[in-house]
Amino acid sequence: MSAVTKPVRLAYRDEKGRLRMNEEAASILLLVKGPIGVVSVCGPAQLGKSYISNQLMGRTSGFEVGRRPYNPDHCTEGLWMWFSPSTKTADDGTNYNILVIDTEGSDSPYGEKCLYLAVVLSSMLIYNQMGDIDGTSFHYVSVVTKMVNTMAGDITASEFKQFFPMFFVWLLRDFTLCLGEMTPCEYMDDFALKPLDVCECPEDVKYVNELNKVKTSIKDLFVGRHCFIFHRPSLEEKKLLILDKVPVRCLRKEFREGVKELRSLIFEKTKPKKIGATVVTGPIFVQITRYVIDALNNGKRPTIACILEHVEKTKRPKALKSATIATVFDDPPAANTRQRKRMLS
Ligand SMILES: Nc1nc2c(ncn2[C@@H]2O[C@H](COP(=O)(O)OP(=O)(O)OP(=O)(O)O)[C@@H](O)[C@H]2O)c(=O)[nH]1
Ligand SMILES: [Mg+2]
Repeated sequence: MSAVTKPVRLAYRDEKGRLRMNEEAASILLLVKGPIGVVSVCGPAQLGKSYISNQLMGRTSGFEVGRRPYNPDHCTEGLWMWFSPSTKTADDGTNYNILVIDTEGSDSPYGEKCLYLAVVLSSMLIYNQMGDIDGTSFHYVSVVTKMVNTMAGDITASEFKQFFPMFFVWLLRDFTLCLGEMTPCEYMDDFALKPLDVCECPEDVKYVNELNKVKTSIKDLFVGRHCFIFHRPSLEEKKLLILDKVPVRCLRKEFREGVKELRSLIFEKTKPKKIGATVVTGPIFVQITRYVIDALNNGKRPTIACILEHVEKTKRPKALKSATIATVFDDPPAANTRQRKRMLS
């Protein structure tokens, strides 16, 4: 995959506002016959997702970095992908490629569709935000947890993790709080994700319950989680606006060290993408992308049971009935015992 020297658009909106798969990306992916580990960088717009995606590739530029003040012409649109030049070896000895996906801001008009696709495709989800974890953070991250819950359908959280193993990284940029002895993971687990006691806010029980639901989802639906804090990359305001033009050696040491640590964690923890017992290779990745895009364009959000059924149906066309799809508004269809067994076999 080292032949691909720049990011390629994976999905885009056509002139009618429908999501499409880019055929150039499909043809690259179809050549990848082995497993793929997929890292997606997501979160609200204009908070340095593309810049950090480049850093994951060991670069300062590549994925287009935007400019402040906000200019829609320089925002990431749709999803972009880039294979890491080096491969990794899985526990069973198989070599696999790592694909980094940079996403459109989740709060943009089409951001939620792009986010759903990115989450379905990922084995590692980096949720990027500025500053410390507060009420606003939970408001935005709840978009992700609601999607993951929709994907799970009616299966339990522990079944979901088994069928759909995904690691979650909460990346906090321009972090200024002093954590003292506390590690970032302790800050996330023991402070940010600690459930609120309803008795402490009797006037807002609904809000507290919703908030606690988001916290529980983060703890229950991912196979693992980690929190990273990054200090401001530079103390010079001008440099912050054009970071993709600033050589790494001119960035603050704390930031450079943070990036190094993030990269090693990401490459260590990103496992080959799996849905049930199916290991996602390039051709399967293309198949899932097309299926999910089609569903999203029809106002639907497929559960993992549906996605898996679709993949298997294509492998054994006559053996299975057509897949059912959960709509955004309906309750997702139940994964029956047959589906559960198949997901694990
Ligand atoms: N203060 C600060 N600015 C940053 C950081 N990383 C990137 N930037 C700046 O933020 C602006 C946007 O960066 P991008 O990487 O394009 O942000 P994005 O989240 O990909 O933006 P969209 O694709 O529009 O959603 C640029 O001016 C960058 O120089 C950071 O860690 N701190
Ligand atoms: Mg971007």
